Amino acid sequence: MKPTITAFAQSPDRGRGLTRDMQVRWALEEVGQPYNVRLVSFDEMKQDAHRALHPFGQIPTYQEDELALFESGSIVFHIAERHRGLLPDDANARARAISWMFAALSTIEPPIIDLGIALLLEHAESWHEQRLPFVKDRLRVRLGALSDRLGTADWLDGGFSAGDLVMISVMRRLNASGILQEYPNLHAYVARGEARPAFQRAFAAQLAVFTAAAND
Ligand code: GTB
Repeated sequence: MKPTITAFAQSPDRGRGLTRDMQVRWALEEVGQPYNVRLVSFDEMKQDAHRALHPFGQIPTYQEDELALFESGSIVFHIAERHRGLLPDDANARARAISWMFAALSTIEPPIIDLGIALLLEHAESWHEQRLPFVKDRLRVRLGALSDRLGTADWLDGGFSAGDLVMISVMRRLNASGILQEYPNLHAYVARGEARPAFQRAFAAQLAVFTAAAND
């Protein structure tokens, strides 16, 4: 049976592919697995029926036969484990690709989220201008180390993997900030991921939802 994922009926990202159903769509496209999308409103997300699938009342969720999952990282991991194409066959290379998924979510994403919060929610605070350089510098420490590790390689560890998919998805949130341009190899790395046909199909599918809702 085709898996079903959930996505925003009206996405606040305005079709920029920034909500987290995007990485799930991208992973499904990479492995060639067709899927259904169930669109949910903000109200529906907070109802018991949706909370039974997602304890925090969020998107994305993933349902496949009796299996129901939440958390984009675990969903991408599941897809990568069940299909060929996103994790290497070699056991050690596979373990390293999984490490990069965790690194994306637990080492790189938190300072990115902090910057997003500072820019979006704290800009009117009296201490905003004082705090912002610290938030940016903490992020630069992580991006600098990642940039050093990537060097001139196309992907983080050999061929493209779920580790790259999650890392690039996380870093795409910086696209509008200008900070990624300080690291030309990371900027090119994100662009390389976005140029993949599977990414393009996932992006177009998410954009189509936004466009249809906007024309309603
Ligand atoms: N850790 C979870 C995961 O990775 O799956 C986080 C899931 C999550 O944050 N979901 C968000 C959600 O459902 C949508 S993606 N929010 C509704 C709520 O919490 O009530 C996060 C997101 C939202 C908006 C933008 N944007 O406008 O650009 C980008 C990303």
